Amino acid sequence: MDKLKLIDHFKETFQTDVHPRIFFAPGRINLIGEHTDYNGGHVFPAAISFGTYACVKPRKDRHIRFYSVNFPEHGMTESSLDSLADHPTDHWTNYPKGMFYYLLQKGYSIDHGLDILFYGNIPNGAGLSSSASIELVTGVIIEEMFSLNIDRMELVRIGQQVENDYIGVNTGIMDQFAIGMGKKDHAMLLDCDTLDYEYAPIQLEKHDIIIINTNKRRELADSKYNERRQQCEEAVCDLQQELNIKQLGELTPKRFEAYRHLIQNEINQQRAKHAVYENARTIDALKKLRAGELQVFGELVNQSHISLRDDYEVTGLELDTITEAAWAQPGVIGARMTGAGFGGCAIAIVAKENTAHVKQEIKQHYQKTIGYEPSFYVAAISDGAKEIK
Ligand code: GAF
Repeated sequence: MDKLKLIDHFKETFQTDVHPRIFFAPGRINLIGEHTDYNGGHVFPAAISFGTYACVKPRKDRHIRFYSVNFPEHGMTESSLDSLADHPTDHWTNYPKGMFYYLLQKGYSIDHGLDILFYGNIPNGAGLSSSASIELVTGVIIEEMFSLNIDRMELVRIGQQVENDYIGVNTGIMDQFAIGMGKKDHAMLLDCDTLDYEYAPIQLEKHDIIIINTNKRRELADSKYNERRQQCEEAVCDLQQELNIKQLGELTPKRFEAYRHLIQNEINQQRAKHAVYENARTIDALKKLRAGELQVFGELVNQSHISLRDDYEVTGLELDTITEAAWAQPGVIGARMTGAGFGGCAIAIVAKENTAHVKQEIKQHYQKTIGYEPSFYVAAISDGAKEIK
């Protein structure tokens, strides 16, 4: 939907002639470093050009009204700034409401209501972080509409708090970070323990990053996600008998191998192995990228998928089918699932001249194996959440 249509939609929905201010927050892909963030390890995500748009105007009272073009069935919802602790509804409005709630709790002065229309072009539930995108676009709306000076990393942390405490999914900080801090044509290496980060230029003149959506519903994804996190925490407890560590991200693969026998449960041992080796691969991946060793970078990307498939067990038939089909194609530098897994999307780095053929081959193979088609998007790497002037 283009800007003018969005504005018309806004005016019609809220029955107003007021010209809205417009905001955008991207979605994200993660190049490598999966299920490492809540283990205090490294991640290497980038913001993408798909995301959430929002049109906004102020109100004189203390009501906030939300409407999403993506969820017309939920109609317009109205809340008061004074009763945000109640969130009995089970739908998307909890994400923006949570942002208002925690910013108010932190003492930011939000002294009147807003009318907000959202429109997202990130496929929902596809693991490209549509939820963090709504959180961060709301955060930036609040910052700009009330002329607040909020440190961007604070907004990122509040987005994570919404996810953890308001919604109840125990996610790490990667998604909110990527969406809040994104930079055009750059990926970001974040140390999720110290929150130190660095930008790395991604100039793939001769390559595309294609995103391939399994179009599989991510059923039970939240409970399985929380279970993985719990298994890693149990592994840390066992290791603490002899090691003075707080998180798996503190271990090198060598140190892990010397002590892994302390982890009682075999499944927990596998989970911990993934977290430790994936962290090492992620640090290495940045070095390889900086050195221009794209083939080796791609090899690390592939190893990441294998580890998520065999040790972390979060891929499933659909993501494996796509990824393995991609590996078999000429011109594919690397391919893996991205995000939490259990369905959602994979990414593939492909030589431009092969992109069309690779897409065709993956589509045919997936259709034959799974019974329906995947979707494809070519991602541009974009800036983080901001107002569009
Ligand atoms: C989801 C979570 F939100 C992130 O914090 C991260 O753990 C990711 O899954 C897996 O790497 O996107």
